[in-house]
Formats: sequence, structure tokens, C-alpha cells
Amino acid sequence: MSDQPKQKPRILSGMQPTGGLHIGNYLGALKNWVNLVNAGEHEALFCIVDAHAITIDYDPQQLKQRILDAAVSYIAAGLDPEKCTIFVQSDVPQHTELAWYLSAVTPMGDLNRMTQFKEKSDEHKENVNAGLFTYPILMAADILVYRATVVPVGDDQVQHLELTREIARRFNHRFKALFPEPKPLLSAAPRIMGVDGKTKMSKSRGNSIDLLDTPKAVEKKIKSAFTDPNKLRQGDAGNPDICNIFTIHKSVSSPAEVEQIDRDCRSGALGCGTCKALLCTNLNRELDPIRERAAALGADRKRVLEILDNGREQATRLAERTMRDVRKTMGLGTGHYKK
Ligand code: AQP
Repeated sequence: MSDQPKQKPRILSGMQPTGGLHIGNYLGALKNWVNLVNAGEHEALFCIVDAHAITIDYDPQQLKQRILDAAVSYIAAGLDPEKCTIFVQSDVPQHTELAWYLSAVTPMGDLNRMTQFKEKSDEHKENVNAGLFTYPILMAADILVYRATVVPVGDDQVQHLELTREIARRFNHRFKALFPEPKPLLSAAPRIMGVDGKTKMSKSRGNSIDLLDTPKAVEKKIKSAFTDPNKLRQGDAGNPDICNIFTIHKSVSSPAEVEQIDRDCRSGALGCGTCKALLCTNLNRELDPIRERAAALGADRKRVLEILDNGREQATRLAERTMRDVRKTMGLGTGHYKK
């Protein structure tokens, strides 16, 4: 038997700094990241995927601030920089380098099938750029450059993960088995709908409850949020299975409360107003400490930059190790001739 400590499976995930993070990002992914890190069974890396954020129109000055805000939100939500690596994607250029190499083993037809590309190109008709189309290749590179095997995401990213596995298979078959096939890990709330009830909650669709919204703003948004359309007044029986308010309750309320809401909504004993008021209380209780930590850390820019710089160093070391193998395997460059 070997005395070597067993290598923990590696986790990689990220979020785009396209706006303030919302409770969909938090309950769908970030909260799960925190739990995974605290469980200590993985080696974990989390990036702020700024190179993805430039595939829609953006303001460079605003992007700079949003990158730091995202880092603050990650840490305020509970990611401990002592226990995981937090960094900015474009600080590690190996991601974009690998994306180019992987583009040579990715069929156009696979990219054409991506539903996120179809949705985003409909939403941003005036700017359907090649980056929006090749986005899943960069996402594959984000993961494969660390040879990560576990990717905790919301369900909107599952199709991209399937493509990542396909790209890894194609590379391994064409060149050499360098990459594991990463699997998605879904949270208990893999899809939170927007308060408009029409599409998933999104940073760019104006339908979100933000992680750092004030308690009053949270209350206002929940009050006007869409519920089961057949439950018009107190006494009507409702269907919690199709109600976004119930979905959020499942992530922030106690099991006993969730059970009671489920029962009383179906019987008509619980009206939407009371149900929403309880959600406001419970959601604000969950968000209060996050808001407090974010306010403190947001004022300490030096500390945030220090955390990101440490993250950059650690991530670069791992990514460069992979890239040396990739370049050598693909017959690229001459740097690998050096000892
Ligand atoms: N509504 C959601 N419910 C559950 N999970 C969600 N995620 C996003 N929205 C929901 C998960 O959050 C992580 C980060 O997402 P992202 O920032 O990379 O991009 P996105 O999925 O496109 O998020 P947005 O908020 O919708 O941003 P924009 O508007 O910029 O496109 C991912 O794990 C995602 O699954």
C-alpha cells in the first residue's frame, strides 16, 4: 500500500461578473460551493469568469468593479479563501490558450445545438458575436485546464457540461488520455425562476432578487412575485410544485415549515400573502450575515485583491502543469524541450 495521501477530487466552478449575483446564483450554485468546501472532501477552485462576460455588450469600467464585487459576494456568502482557491479567469491566460486548442476538436454542429447560444443570440440580436457561439469551448477549458472532475452548477449549465465531456473524449481519443470527464453536481435548487415567473432568474433580465438587496427591496420583490396563477385568493387550493415562492422556501425555510406550507397551500388554508411574508423573514435571515460581511469586505479592497492574487498564483501553477502536457501532446511550441 502507498503512503502517499490520496488526492482529493477537484472541483471547479465560476460565475460571470455580468451584474450583482442573485439568489438564483446563490441557491443554485454558490451555497452548494460553500457546503462542499466546508465538507472538506474536495480540492476546490472558484473563478470569476470575466472572459465570458465580454460576449455581451459591456462597459470596461463597470466590469472592473463587478469582478471585485463578485469576489466580495463569493467570500461574503461563506467561501473561505483559506480552504479554497478564488481567482479571476483572465488572470490565468492558460484558460483562453486551452480554449483555442480545444476549438480544433469541437465540431460546429455541437456548438449549434447549445440552447444558451440560441437564447442569448435572440436576446442580443444586435451583437451575436463568435465569442457567444464558442462560449462552451472556453467553459470546457476552464474546467479541463484543472482536470477537475466535479462541477457544481445550476441546471442551465448541464448541457454545456455534456459538451465539455464530449470535448474531453475527443481530445483523449485524438491525442492522449489527458483529461478526466467532469460531471455536473446540482444543488437542491438547480433552477430558481425570476420574480416575473417567465424565465429563470438572471442577472441581465431584470427579474432577480439580488444577494445584496436591502431587506426592504427583498420584501418588495417577493410581494410582487409571480405564484401559482390558479390560486387567485385566500381559500383557493394552490399547487406548490409550480410555485417559485415554494421553491425558494425549500432552500431557506425549516423542513417543518416547508411541510406545513406544502399541506396548507394545497388545502387552501394558506394564502399567498402569508406565505410570502414568511419567505421574506426567512430569506432576509439567511441574507443578513452575507450583507454584513459584504459591507465589511467591500470596504477593504486591498484584502480582496490580495485574496485574488493568491488565487491567481495557485491556479496558474495547476493550469500551467496541464498546459505543458497539452502542448507537448499536441506537438505545439518548444518550451517543453526545456528541463
Ligand atoms: N436562476 C438560477 N437558478 C439556479 N441556478 C442558477 N444559476 C444561474 N442562474 C440560476 C447558476 O449560477 C451559476 C453562475 O451563472 P453564470 O453567472 O455563469 O451565468 P448564468 O447562468 O447565465 O447566470 P445569469 O444570472 O443568468 O447571468 P446572465 O444574465 O449574465 O446570463 C451557474 O452555475 C448557473 O447554473
